[in-house]
Amino acid sequence: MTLEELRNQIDSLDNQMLDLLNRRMEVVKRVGELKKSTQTVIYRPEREKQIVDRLDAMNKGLLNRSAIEAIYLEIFAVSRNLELPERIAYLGPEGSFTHQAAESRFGAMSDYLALPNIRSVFESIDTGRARFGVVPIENNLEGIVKETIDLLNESDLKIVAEVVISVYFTFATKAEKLSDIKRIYSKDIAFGQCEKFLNDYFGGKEDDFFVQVDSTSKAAKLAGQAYDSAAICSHIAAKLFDVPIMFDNIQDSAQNRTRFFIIGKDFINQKSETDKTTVIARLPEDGKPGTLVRFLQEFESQGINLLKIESRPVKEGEQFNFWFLMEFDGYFLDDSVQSIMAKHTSEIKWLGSYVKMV
Ligand code: PRE
Repeated sequence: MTLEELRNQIDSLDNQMLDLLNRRMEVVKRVGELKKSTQTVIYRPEREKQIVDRLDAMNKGLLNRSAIEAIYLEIFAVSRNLELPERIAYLGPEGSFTHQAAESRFGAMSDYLALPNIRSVFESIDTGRARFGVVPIENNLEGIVKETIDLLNESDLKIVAEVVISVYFTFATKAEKLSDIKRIYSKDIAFGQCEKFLNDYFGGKEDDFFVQVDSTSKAAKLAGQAYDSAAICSHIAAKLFDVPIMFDNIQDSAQNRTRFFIIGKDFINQKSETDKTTVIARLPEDGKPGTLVRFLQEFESQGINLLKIESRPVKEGEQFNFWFLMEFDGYFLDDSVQSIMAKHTSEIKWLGSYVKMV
């Protein structure tokens, strides 16, 4: 078959897909109207997962799960915008890894708001300027993001979903060849995480060859302004500032993963097949030995699998007391979870039950 004939086939399939997508949107619009009249939330991560799971299970074609997911996340984003445009705030700047995490879930079409710090993301949701926020919670090399868990403790916002992305750095430049490059821009952490690459390609360069800036997005922006500069930055930042990627995946460790929370106000997911629950526990400060052990044993005796426990100091008061961020398998209305929560109503603050991604 000739290229033209193959392209004709593609055109005809595209026509059918466009027709089907439009028909899907007609139904989505009706869902939106129904939700508006019943004041129900638009974003339903557990329903989106159910759709992708179902399609993946019945799929017999060339697409793999990631491809189905990528295509459908864009469709969901367009659907949600049709139902009701919802603004998404994230820890900026534009092109940050948090932006990448936000886009991986809300698609390229959503209305985004880049904010300078984690607190302002929380505030934007509290004041209704944004419907959802995306903030980092932990990185497997750097550990927990204390500011995020402290703000979850202080605020009444809930966890809507978790997103995990592999953090990988790209080397982006408008230079034709490596020898044209006179300087590399990046953030201190990124330089640190790409040491092997820098040694292999730029070992022996003077210190001023490596220019530290506040963010990898800024690095991409600067690299986009000159043909003799390069940036170590995220994929999304290189794309945003139109800087061609010369090398991908240049970080020393392939295991650099960051987990993000999508947060929202008054949000309750419906139960899915694989849920995770996050709570904050503040146990009585009576100094009696074994308080924490006894509390943890309650999870064991209810058959609940604990996934994480992080301690944080209580700021007020003179003693060194702690509260804990805890995560476990299960949905908050499961009998096993309820029996513990009912026993500790004043000690446990529920932060959310959501589809488990890790
Ligand atoms: C839909 C869109 C947004 C939700 O996040 C989940 C699914 C979809 O496009 O399938 C429809 C919808 O609003 C719904 O099923 O609740």
